[in-house]
Amino acid sequence: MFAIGFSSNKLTNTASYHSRRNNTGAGAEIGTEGPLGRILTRGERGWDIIDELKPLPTEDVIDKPGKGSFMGTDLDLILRTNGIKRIILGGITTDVCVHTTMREANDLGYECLLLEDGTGATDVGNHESAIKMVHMQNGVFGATAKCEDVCAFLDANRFDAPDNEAAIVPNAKPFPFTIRAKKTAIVMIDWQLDFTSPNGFGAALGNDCEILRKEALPNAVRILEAGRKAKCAIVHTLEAHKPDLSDCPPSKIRRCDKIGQIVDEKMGRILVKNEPGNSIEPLVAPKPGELIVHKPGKGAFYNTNLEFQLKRRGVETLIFTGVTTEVCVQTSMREANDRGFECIVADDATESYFPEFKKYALEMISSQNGIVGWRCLTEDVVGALSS
Ligand code: C5J
Repeated sequence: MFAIGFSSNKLTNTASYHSRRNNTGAGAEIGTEGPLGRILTRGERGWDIIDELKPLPTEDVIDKPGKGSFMGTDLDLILRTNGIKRIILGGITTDVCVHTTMREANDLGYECLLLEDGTGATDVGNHESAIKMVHMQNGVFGATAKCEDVCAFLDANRFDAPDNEAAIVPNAKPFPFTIRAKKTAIVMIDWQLDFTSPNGFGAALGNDCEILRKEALPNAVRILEAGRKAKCAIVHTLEAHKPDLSDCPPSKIRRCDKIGQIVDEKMGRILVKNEPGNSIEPLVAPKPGELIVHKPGKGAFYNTNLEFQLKRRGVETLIFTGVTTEVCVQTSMREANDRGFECIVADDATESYFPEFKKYALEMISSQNGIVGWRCLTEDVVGALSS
């Protein structure tokens, strides 16, 4: 629940605003001396939240420089980190800070409910119109309700009700890992022919591709199938550039001039979207409804909408398989970890052309109490998903 803009400044400065309305331009008074210290200035008395709504020590307080509560603040990060998808808005003024916040939240994918009698504006017409605008076009910005109805609903619905059975991966390193299948995605990193085929990119760089297909691919198949059965979200990534390579930084081409070139006619242009080599191994081919992410970088989150797609599905936990361990798998896990996902990789469902790099990449991931995430074996994760 948000309480927006209940600072003492807003409640006490209306009169002074009218007496100074000949000042040049909106906001001309900000920072000047008012009855409660400098107007809209952090640390002044007018900046305090009114006594009736004093925050508890455990509640978040967002100092916001704009009208909206998201621009230039950590609010989105705080909400997403806590898995929050629905927000109830109260505060002042309905038409300015509350509405701007609701519009920002709506664009970010939150479901928003505005409290009709828990908001207010200096102009009744503006307040009423702001409420009406929310309802336009089938709820263009969300919904509205009366405080009494919302309180009755909140009283009847505990927030901490379990929504999903948890399964434990007991042998995970560095310590047991919890999976809730409905909040989990299986992330299949770059199982594309460019890396796995003897005629692909990896092979053109002189690597032995058989090593990727020998054990890791069959184990990835087992995890994928267990994830499908458990109704996890399924994500397939491909390292793939646009045909004009406009999403490929010159630095990447400078260090790998094969990108965009043809080494084997049957495979087409290397690492280019929709070329034959840029298709997924048939054994782990995507099914309808599964997410396919074409990523121009090594990480699955760079320049893609993967974070948005996962968060809108309520995903909190990621199970990784894929190639190569130390490049795209590890980069994606690091990116996911920074975004607040709990990540685990199955050692025997990922592979590298370089056994030593695989070994140390996996050790790096789970070192320091799981600094990037967890590791386990395929059988552990399949067991947890099937329980
Ligand atoms: C590489 C990848 N190794 N998928 N890509 O360039 O790891």
